[in-house]
Amino acid sequence: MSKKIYLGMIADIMHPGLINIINEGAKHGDLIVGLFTDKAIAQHKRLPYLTYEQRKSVVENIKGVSQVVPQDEWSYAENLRKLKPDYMIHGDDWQQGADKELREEAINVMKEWGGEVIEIPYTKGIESSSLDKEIKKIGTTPDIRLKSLRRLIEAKNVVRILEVHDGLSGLICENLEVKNGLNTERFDGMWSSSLTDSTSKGKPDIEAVDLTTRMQDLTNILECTTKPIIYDGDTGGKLEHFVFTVRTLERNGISAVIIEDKVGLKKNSLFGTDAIQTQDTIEHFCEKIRAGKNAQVTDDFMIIARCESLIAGKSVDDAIERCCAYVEQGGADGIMIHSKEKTGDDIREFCRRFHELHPYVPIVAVPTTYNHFREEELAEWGIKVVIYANHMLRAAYPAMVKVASSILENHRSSDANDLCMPIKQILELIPGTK
Ligand code: SPV
Ligand code: MG
Repeated sequence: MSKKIYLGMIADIMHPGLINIINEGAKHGDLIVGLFTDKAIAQHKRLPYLTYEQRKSVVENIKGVSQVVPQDEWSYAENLRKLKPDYMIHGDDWQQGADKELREEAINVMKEWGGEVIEIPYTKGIESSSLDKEIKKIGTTPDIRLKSLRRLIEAKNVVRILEVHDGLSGLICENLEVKNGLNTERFDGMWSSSLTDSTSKGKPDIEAVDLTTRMQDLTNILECTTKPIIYDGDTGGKLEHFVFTVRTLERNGISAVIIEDKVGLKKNSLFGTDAIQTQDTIEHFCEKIRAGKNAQVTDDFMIIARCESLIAGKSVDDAIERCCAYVEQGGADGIMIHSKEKTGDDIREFCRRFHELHPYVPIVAVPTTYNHFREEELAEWGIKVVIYANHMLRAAYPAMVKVASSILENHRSSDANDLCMPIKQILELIPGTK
């Protein structure tokens, strides 16, 4: 019987280094490729550009590959124990860095049945991570970007979204990475907030900034980023207008729009009952969602219904009734539940009850007032998408006021030097400035 050999791969970008390792592996017997799923990859790095199915169709057609199986975890242990291969093959680059522990685990697991790990010298000059950087420079397409939110919701325990209001905040969301033990933390996508879009223009958050103006800002963000965008669509406006909004957003590669079940002059939800918050009828709001769903061209665009019952001082029962209708009769792809309660108790109860009724409908939350809960806890409640809805603008404003005040007080700017980024840094921030 021929020997079995296991090779784990992401295979987003095929290159000679990967062909080399496939050829080396196939020399030893039947080569089984364990293709990392989105779920496995999302535990550690950005989602690949190609979907699992797309990557599978490439890899299974490469000479020397006998079989492709999904690898659903970053760790090899589960698949190795299931398949018990005679050999596992890997590039020798995992002897250093973050993959060291992964290597030790794989070697120990293989020993359980007398299997062996073969390491081959890594192909110099070509490796997936630097190719990935090159691809990132080229950017993305509206289609790939649009689809990526659904893929993230599918792949991740909790999807982390940051408010952005211009190209610069977009770049922070796109590029910022923070090491956290063995993990690297990053944001999954962006929130185009009506509050911060309006505020940054010196306008109130009352739907006074029109779609065309907001799209101009979004275009700047789209030009310098690749991550998915969720658009705050306020009330969605008139049903007859909402269908055009959906088409515009979709054409530009926005992944989702969230519309709230309010009518009349919209006031920001964080006023709670201090402002008049009038909700739409269930029937009419369902009709609006349905009109949007019928207008979209792709299967991937999402219309998420935002329930304002808790903001308007109504009960969790009312929120549940409404949200069930928005999904069952309106066809909403997800629910955003909002509250300004600090305790989070109402949100937690809503999530528990809604999750029981609709376990597969993603729940979106905006923990601005109940922001002492960590994402892990919110995920336990059943929340799938966490939006940090206004923090980039709220951070920028006091910083600017501080510097401006210092100039006024001192009649010069040097006292504010430490409050500003160095000139050298701003010149180097955006590639191509020099
Ligand atoms: C926004 O960011 O504009 C929102 C969320 O709609 S909130 O301000 O909390 O209503
Ligand atoms: Mg808003």
